Amino acid sequence: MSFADQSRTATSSFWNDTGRTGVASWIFSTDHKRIGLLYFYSVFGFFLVGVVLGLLLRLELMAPGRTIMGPQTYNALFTVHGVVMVFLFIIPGFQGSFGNLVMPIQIGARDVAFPRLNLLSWWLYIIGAVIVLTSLFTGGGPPDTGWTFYVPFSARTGTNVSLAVFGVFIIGFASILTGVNFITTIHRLRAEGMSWGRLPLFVWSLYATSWVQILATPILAITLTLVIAERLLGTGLFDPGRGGDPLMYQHLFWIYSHPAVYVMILPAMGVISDIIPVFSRKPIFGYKLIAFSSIAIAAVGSLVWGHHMFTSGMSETAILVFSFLTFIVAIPSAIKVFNWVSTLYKGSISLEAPMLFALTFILLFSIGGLAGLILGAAATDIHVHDTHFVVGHFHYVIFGGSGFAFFAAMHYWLPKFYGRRYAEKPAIVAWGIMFVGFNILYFSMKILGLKGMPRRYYDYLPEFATLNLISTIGSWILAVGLVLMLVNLFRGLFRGEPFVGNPWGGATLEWSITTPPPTENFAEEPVVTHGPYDFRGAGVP
Ligand code: HEM
Ligand SMILES: [Cu+2]
Repeated sequence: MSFADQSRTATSSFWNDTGRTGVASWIFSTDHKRIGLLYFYSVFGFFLVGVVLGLLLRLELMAPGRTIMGPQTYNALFTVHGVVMVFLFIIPGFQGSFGNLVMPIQIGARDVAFPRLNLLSWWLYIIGAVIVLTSLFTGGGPPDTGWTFYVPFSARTGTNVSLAVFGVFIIGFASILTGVNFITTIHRLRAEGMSWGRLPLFVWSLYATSWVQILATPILAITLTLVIAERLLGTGLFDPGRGGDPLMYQHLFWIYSHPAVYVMILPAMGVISDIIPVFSRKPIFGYKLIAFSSIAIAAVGSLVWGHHMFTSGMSETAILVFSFLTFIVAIPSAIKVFNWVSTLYKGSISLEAPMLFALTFILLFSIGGLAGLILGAAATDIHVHDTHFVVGHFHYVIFGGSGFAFFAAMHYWLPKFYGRRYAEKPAIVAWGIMFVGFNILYFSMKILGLKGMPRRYYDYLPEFATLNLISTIGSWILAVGLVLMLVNLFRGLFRGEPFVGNPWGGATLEWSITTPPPTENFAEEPVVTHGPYDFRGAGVP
């Protein structure tokens, strides 16, 4: 598509292409920046809901016995916490918000390839989310299966599993459509000179993620439909009582859901690859390897789902193969960590908030990833399977990793779209509090798991009391830091110091246009003459 063809008529105020005012000018806008902010505020709203649920879980676990809720409520809460965090926050989060906000600008385009489809994605996401929320207050009440909806329990429980699963099904379509849209955009709308070798690494990561979304999400959609069929029609595909096979459900679920963890982590790695060079004033080390390893992670990552099922019963050969492949898939992640650290080496590092969050990603992701290898080795996994070790592990990866990368992106990119910025000192204090709280909260869980405390129970043996209390105190510290970070960030975006020009000194295209970006990003098609991390080429001092 030629650059001129991408032009659409826009009216007056910022990015408003609808001819409407107020809320309608947002929820019917096809401008990628408005859709990006719609996504941002929706996913972030759900993140906060998830956090409140997580804090309630920790409050219950503060002391042995019943503290604030009974077992059934606890089961419902960890299920809803998991579903909200996974399907409403972290899977749609990066693509929907920062992917939409910056990817078209980073490749020199006026918008995504299919702006109306883009808006439809957001609508499907919101409709799905409303259905999930409706399931909590209707029928048999909130589902109590865990976010994995394992059969046979999910086929038999009287709670409102069907509706919740249907909501997730709808959200899956939003994910697929965004994937199609982004792949087309990255193939077709790159500006002159924006060769594949000059794509910012964030764009590469979105590209790899989009393929995972397109190829893997349909499997989830079908699997969830089968669970609904199982419940409503009694098809008996999974129910052993009817000749079905519950293990088949686990295979189908993880064939999607393991690749889905890459939908959660790959864009986060892309954010880090964009931030580290800027705050080290050095080109990224090993650009090609980082770009390639995103694709490698996406590809090999589709072959390792069996590591979630070592204890479910499978042949020793299968265990060996899945275990081996799991170790292989750690290599491209390790390559990235190595390259980030090499980029830092001898750089002139400035520790502003985006950089602190990015560095924290590297540390916490590495801790989580190494724990992942303990789980990937069958011998050790059998010992810690379904304990709090697993809960500690995945919070390190998705919260310490992806979550902190999300915070990094919020501090790095949101000022670009608001033209105002947060205050630096409170941001750093907030970061420090969160970092301390986070590690107290989740490292205790890892130790508890090693000692044998199972996950998904509202109660535990008295010998686990001390560490649980420590973990709960950690959750309060984390929450304090989070509140401080948010107050500072949003107050800054709406009332803070002006943020103009290129304060971070980035060399990617979004830093070459005015702040906030104009409606169609570029008045004329940009001609790209330098790489994304070529600071001298971009004329950045
Ligand atoms: C203040 C923040 C958070 C707290 C205090 C928290 C706390 C917890 C606790 C205590 C559990 C374990 C329940 C159990 O197994 O007995 C849990 C499970 C879980 N959390 Fe979090 N969490 C937080 C943030 C997050 C984030 C940011 C994500 C993802 C982006 C997340 C994803 C999950 C998932 C997927 C589960 C598993 C649910 C299940 O077993 O079905 N959590 N969380
Ligand atoms: Cu996995």
